[in-house]
Amino acid sequence: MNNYTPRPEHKFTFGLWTVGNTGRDPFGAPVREAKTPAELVYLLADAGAYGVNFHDNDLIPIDASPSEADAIKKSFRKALEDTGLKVPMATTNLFYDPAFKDGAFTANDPKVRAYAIQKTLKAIDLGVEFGAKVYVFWGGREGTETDSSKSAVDAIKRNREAMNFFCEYALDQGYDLKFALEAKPNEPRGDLYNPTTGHMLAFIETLDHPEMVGVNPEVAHEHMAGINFMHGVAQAWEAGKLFHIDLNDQYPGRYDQDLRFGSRDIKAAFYLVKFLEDVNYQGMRHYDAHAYRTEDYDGVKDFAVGCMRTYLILKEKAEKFNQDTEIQALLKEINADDGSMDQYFGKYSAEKAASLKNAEFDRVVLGKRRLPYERLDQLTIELLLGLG
Ligand code: GLT
Ligand code: MN
Ligand code: MN
Repeated sequence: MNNYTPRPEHKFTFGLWTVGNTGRDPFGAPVREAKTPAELVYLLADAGAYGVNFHDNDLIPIDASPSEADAIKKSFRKALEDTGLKVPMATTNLFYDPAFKDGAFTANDPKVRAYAIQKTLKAIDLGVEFGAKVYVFWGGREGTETDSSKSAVDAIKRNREAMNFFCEYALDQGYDLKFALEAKPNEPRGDLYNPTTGHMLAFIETLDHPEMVGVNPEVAHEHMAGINFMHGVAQAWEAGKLFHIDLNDQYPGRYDQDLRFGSRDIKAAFYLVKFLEDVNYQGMRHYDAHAYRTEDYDGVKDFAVGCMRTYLILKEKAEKFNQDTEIQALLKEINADDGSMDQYFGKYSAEKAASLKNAEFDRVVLGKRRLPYERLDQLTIELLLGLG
């Protein structure tokens, strides 16, 4: 065991759909045989994960009979007991079946909307049955190809009504459950509603029970939108809304790649890990990624182990950053504050505004202030490259 060996307290989890991904893509057939949920639990335990998450239909196929469902649940439960793996999160598949081709909660057909709500109620029960405390909503089909087809305002309203319904249902059932909304800008629809974590945060405040609902930001999704992932995570954290996180990697401007965590943008991954560790994030570190299509199941395990190792290596780098004397001296210089401006900050008062308007500032001096960010960034890079 070394520093990079995953341990239960690291709270590393994977979806059944991640290590169970068979490599099918829009251009090609599966390259790996499908494994049962129970087999995937043993694989994850072997890799060192803490938990496993699922969509309703990752566990129980949409067309399974009640007796088939029981048999699957039984073997899955046995695998969980044998390995000690937990199920911290569950979610609903509202994107695969053709019934959802025009969306689920936002579909134009009221029967589809009602069916989507019914499917989610049952999937919530299933998740809770296995101990899930967080329930994710990723609206993969909640969007459009043509905006001639539906009102964007109606879509928001339908989404809101559905979320309000689920909050009341969870309260009614006495479930110890929180909801986490996951944004994505596009794919599989041309455009998705609430495309970024920021949109989700604003939407949550319009719900009847905003306290029950947070976000599940995903690295790849925000990178697809070309925005700084850590900034969005920080905003969610500061708002008390970081209920879950989907870790993976992604080149901007491309299809949804779901790459192994930290395999593309090490610097962004570093700032993210540093943020989560610095604020002592207590939630799950969930990997929503999958192995390259070239891999067999040994490769899938290499992928899972790699996700966790990279996180732990970056965690160690973050500790080094926090202890590095030159970095810390630069941060001290950059953040120097003699307290003389305190009188102007904080809560507004008419006196404060008046005195601030009379204060004198030397703009030229302010503009000449040394900000050694180049050196700071180079030291960060050297640390990531193994020096320091
Ligand atoms: C799907 C999607 C993910 C979501 C999953 C949860 S399913 O793989 O690409 O980002 O988190 O529905
Ligand atoms: Mn994704
Ligand atoms: Mn995701």
